[in-house]
Amino acid sequence: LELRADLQRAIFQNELVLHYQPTVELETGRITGFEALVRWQHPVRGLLSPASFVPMAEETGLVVQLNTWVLFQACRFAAVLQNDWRRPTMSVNISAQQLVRTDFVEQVNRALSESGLSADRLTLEITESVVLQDLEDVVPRLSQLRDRGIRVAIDDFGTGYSSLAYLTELPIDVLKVDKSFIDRVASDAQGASVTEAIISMSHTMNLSTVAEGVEVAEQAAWLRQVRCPIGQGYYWSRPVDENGVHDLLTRPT
Ligand code: G
Ligand code: G
Ligand code: MN
Ligand code: NA
Repeated sequence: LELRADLQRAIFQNELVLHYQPTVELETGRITGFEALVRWQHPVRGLLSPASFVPMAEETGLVVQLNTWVLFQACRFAAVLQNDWRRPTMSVNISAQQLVRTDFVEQVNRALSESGLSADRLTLEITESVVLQDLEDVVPRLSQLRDRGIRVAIDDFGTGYSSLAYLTELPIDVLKVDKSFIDRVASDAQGASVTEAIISMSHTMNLSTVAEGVEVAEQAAWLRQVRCPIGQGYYWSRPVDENGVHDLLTRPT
């Protein structure tokens, strides 16, 4: 309860900070983009992870304000990075409560115009369950954004209960395969074959595939072998602050 009033204040008093985790092309090690991940620099409790306040923000509806702040902030930072010759993309997590609002498309358009970020540098990450909950409203909204060049990713793919048949109907560009599948590829033959089937299906549907939570070289090697194009995880980098992003982009690969 105390944290709730606190969070409202934090959003207005600049106590929230973004960290950014790179996505990496598996063949070359080249950075393709970053995912924005929010943290709360609490004056008393120190740096709080989203696990300790995002669920509360979801329950109270504060997540709309929180994620709107994240969207604008991430676009502003990405606009600076787009002048880099690598032009990395920025991925932002979007919650159900944002997507169902009638002004969602307008908010995204404003974040782009105010920051100067080109639409093709922005990816919106949405979980399967969120899209499937409200297909009628969400699909046309996502289509509108994609028409502008924004990319849509399904986050934590494989953890929902959706039928695969639905996937072909969705206006999406990227599948982010959940860490729980990547955890199994090096040690468990059955787990590996399921993960390989997901990656192959993603290819067939002309989607880009991101393997999440890659922690060790064996997993990266296995993913290269099954032609997964992109990885994300501690193996390459933890989420880092803005200075860390500049360091990663100027480091020789
Ligand atoms: O950043 P990890 O480093 O600890 O994030 C933990 C969880 O919090 C993840 O499931 C992630 O999707 C979620 N999360 C991180 N940043 C945001 C955000 O800006 N908005 C929302 N809604 N969730 C976020
Ligand atoms: O739910 P979502 O995929 O948006 O959140 C990504 C979460 O996964 C963040 O909490 C991020 O810090 C975490 N993460 C990213 N890479 C790794 C990894 O290699 N290992 C573990 N354990 N967590 C990771
Ligand atoms: Mn995500
Ligand atoms: Na994920």
